[in-house]
Amino acid sequence: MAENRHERLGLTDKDVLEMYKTMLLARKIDERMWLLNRAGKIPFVISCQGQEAAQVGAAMALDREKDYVLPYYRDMGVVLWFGMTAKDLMLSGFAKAEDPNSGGRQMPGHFGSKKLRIVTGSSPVTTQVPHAVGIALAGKLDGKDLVTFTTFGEGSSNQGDFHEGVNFASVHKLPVIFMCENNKYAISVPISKQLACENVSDRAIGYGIKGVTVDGNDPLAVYEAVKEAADRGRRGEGPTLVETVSYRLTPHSSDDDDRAYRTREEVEEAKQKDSIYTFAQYLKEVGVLTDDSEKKLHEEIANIIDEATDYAENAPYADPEEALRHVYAE
Ligand SMILES: Cc1ncc(C[n+]2csc(CCOP(=O)(O)OP(=O)(O)O)c2C)c(N)n1
Ligand SMILES: [Mg+2]
Repeated sequence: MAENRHERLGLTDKDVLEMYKTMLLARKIDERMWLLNRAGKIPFVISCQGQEAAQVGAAMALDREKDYVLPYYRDMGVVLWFGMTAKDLMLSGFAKAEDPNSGGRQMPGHFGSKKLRIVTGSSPVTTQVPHAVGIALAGKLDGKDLVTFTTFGEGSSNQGDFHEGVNFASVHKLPVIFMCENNKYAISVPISKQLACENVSDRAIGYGIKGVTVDGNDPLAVYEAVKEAADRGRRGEGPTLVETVSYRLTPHSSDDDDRAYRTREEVEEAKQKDSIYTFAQYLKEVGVLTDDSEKKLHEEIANIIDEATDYAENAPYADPEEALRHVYAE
């Protein structure tokens, strides 16, 4: 038997199975969305593929009753853990009236739910970072025990919003977790043309806070780093910058052709480290998953996704007049 790493982190066998189930659900919803897009049924996909381990590992280290998440467009794993369902995500993909994020008004990936403590993001990348800082400041002024968690890509860590947000949170010791999901590309721009420092987390020292880089394909390593960051925030010790390193396994979006700027060999090599396989392998080695239970899990998830797809496909669109709501004072 391999070393049991999750027990040491205080996670039960049931916890890590839930972790894997959520990662797999995110992957399978994403894969279905690509099929629906190529079949001409949904207009757009922006994928979580390759980042599920980082997303679910991080989300599990937070408190769903107290904390706020400000995710970015790839964070299907985060929002599923915080209570969004396959049906909700499909309704968003099909842009139907019942989409809980925006009633079908926004592109997919603009996650938002007041009930689930998921704060709506805007399309300009990194605007969620100062929002997370503001919510943490409000929480501190109100004496609330809350941490805010925000994510963004490594390309987005070059935006002014990132630097202004991290600086303010650091000066005021706010309980914010800044998590950079480094997937090595910003659309067609490789990491080597995005930053001159080795790691995104190297930037933390400039703000006087802790920065860590972890393997984004290892959900347990991400869980541990984010748990420590959350504890630090709750103790009043300020923000943390966590960088998770993985690889974007799909093109940037359903409108991009990545063959124009990266080799198939590079993509194939990254697939060898795909957490959907490596984490399943770990769970089998420690006796939490078997070939049989894995097969059943795949069947269970396929059913959930079939049902969600059918429901969303048959759901009504919003009335055209709805487009005018939330624009002018009513
Ligand atoms: C302010 C702003 N500039 C440009 C864009 C167009 N844009 C959307 S995603 C993206 C790449 C972001 O790369 P990264 O931050 O690494 O995130 P990833 O997509 O790789 O997860 C760009 C340039 C945008 N949405 N907002
Ligand atoms: Mg990127």
